[in-house]
Amino acid sequence: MTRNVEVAALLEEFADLLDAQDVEYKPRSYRRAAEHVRDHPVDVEELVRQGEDAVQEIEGVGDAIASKIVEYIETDEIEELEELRDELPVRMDELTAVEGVGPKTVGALYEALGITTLDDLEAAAEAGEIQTVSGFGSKTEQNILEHIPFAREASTRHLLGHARPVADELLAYLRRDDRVECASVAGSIRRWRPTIGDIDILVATDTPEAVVETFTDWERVDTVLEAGSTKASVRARGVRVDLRLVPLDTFGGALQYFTGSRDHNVRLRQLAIDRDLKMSEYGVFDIAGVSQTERETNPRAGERVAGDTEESMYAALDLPWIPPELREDAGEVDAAAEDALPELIEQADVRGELHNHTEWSDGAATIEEMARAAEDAGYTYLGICDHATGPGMVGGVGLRDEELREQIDAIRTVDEDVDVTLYAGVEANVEEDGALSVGDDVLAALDLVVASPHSALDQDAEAATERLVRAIEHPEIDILGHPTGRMLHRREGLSPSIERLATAAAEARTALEINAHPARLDLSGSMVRAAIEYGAPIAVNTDAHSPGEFANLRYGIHTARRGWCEPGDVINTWSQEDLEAFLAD
Ligand code: DGT
Ligand code: CA
Ligand code: CA
Ligand code: ZN
Repeated sequence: MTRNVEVAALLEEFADLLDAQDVEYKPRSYRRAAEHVRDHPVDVEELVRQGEDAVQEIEGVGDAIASKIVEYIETDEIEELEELRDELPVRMDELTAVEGVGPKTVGALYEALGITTLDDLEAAAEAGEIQTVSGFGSKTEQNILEHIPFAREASTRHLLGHARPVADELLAYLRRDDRVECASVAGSIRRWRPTIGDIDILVATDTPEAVVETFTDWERVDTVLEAGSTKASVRARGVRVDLRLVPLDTFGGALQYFTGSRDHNVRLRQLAIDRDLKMSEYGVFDIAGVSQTERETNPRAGERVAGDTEESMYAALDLPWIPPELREDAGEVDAAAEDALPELIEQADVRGELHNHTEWSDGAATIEEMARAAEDAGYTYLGICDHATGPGMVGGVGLRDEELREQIDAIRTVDEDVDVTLYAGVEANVEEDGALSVGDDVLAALDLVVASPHSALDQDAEAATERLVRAIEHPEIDILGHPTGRMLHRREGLSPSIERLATAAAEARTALEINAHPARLDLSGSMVRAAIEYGAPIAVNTDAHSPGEFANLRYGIHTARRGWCEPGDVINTWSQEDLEAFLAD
């Protein structure tokens, strides 16, 4: 694991603090540098060892930023950053988590009202103080008040995309300890919920105390909250991590229990009771003939019939193993009993990505770089869908129709040199009334049309449904991108009738997207499940703005699994021939 992500986060914090002080240009170069550092293939720590010149070889990193990176790696601190933090002692992450509040707003509100926390902000907004600050009106104040609950959730629940890499790194670290016989995530992170309260980890070992020590010694730990003999909790990279330790022969029982969900487990325990069995974190026990008091007081009363493996837990109830993503008490236990569980899609089924950006709009890489990355990923095809200009596109990032025509030629040229098949596409905007922001003649000339809502995301449900159905029915559209426009922890987005969307999509042969970006995961698992029941095709896309973002695919795949998708439901698992027939249709 490289330290690039950590250094990139510091550079971004730098940019935020400079922005808050209204410094010009500099924040932009810090942000750009952060992006390149994050994606850089070599660990910055290694580059620093080689010298400052090596650090400067990272794109966007000049001598000023390079010397700060060196300073940080060598001293664990950047003096200038510490000074900025002292001048502006605000909870930047917490405050900028409020939709519409950026670093500049934070700076201005700190100057005028001394606001440093979310509680301060809420109190000031409720007291009507914000509208008295120059540059702020009552509409802004109202907007802030409306969005504070989302920001508050952000301070207690974490995006899967933030927590999962922390969990993966921790698992790899724990497995390096020989005394760890088995280690797995459990809880909501194993079920791939889009947001998680904490990271649950389960370890099988004979020497729990020693493994607890390994755990609390982990270099990413910020604070040790609890260190017992069978469980421990820490805060690592801002996330609470609960570790439980069990002997190997009850690992399966504990894994099943601590994976949840609570409601799924309640349902299973009911089935167990009907068979005179008792299910607990220690396994499944045959309690026929065990007295009532004994049953209630001794969790291991009776004869143990399962518990080494998770499969054995389900088998004791005559059920096949149920994938964690389905364990939400949404009919999965009945489906398992009827042997009607779906054959869920897997990442290896995916043959290409259809919705990606390049430097032509707001992406960070060239068409060729994206194509090479797709080759490396083993893809057969890749869609290039840069933004079209239109409502919701800030700073002129979107392409006009004539630029889209030029880009088609550019894509065809690269296509001749690479092994993946490139589709010339666009991400058009679905305007407020459902019209697309690109001319029909250009749409017809493209191989692939994604259309997504980017503006007017506070419409009521009926208007949103009509808007999106109209887009779905447009003859040139292939994929409706991030259909609700939700941003986790920031805004709810549209709440259309999924039944009407999916019915229209099935009829018009338009795919509904699962946007795999960790802040979106849009459609959600439950909406996907409804959509495929009405026969809507699904596309899973990372909406990558750089090659590194292809790695987000797994969040989309697990969302598809939460939506009970089989490979055939998802168009980008299809053969090139079938996909092209779909796109042409
Ligand atoms: P989260 O962390 O809020 O995103 O959600 P979970 O599902 O990870 O919940 P968490 O961390 O409180 O507990 C992990 C799993 O352990 C949970 O899904 C079910 C199981 N579990 C934990 N404590 C209890 C309990 O007191 N009763 C029952 N039935 N199950 C529990
Ligand atoms: Ca949890
Ligand atoms: Ca927990
Ligand atoms: Zn996009």
